[in-house]
Amino acid sequence: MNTNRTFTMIKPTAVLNGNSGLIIDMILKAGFQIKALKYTKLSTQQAEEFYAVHKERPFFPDLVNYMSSGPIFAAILEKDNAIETYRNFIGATDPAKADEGTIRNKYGVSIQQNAVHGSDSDENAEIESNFFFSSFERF
Ligand code: 3AN
Repeated sequence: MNTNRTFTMIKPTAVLNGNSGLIIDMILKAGFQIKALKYTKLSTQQAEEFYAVHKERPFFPDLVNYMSSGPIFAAILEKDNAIETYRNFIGATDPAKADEGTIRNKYGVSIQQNAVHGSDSDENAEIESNFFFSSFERF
């Protein structure tokens, strides 16, 4: 399955630092089409549910606290081969290791506060998109 779609979030620190507009501009200029977009804030319970795959990891409680600490943008993006293209575009999980010019390189401040999320598979993109958007909020 290749839907040519991915799901992204602009994380709380990037929003707080006023970088949302710059990040959305980078995404659009790179040729991704926005198919859905929402400004919202996760509750602790919603963050736990969203990151459930990581619940055994030592950083899980911190990640949940952080991701529910402030507003985020959630979006569905479309482009050929979106999952891989977007992950290359945002850079490595650790901003210190992310390639020059990637979103995480430019706007990430730590592994946790790494500016944006990007889905790692078509299946997860669909699950994550459905978590945030109903059928009439996505096109
Ligand atoms: P990615 O978002 O690059 O796919 P994942 O799926 O391994 O990375 O991790 C999900 C999120 O969990 C990351 N975006 C990051 O915020 C956080 N995370 C991952 N590894 C660590 C770590 N070692 N310490 C703290 N937070 C982490």
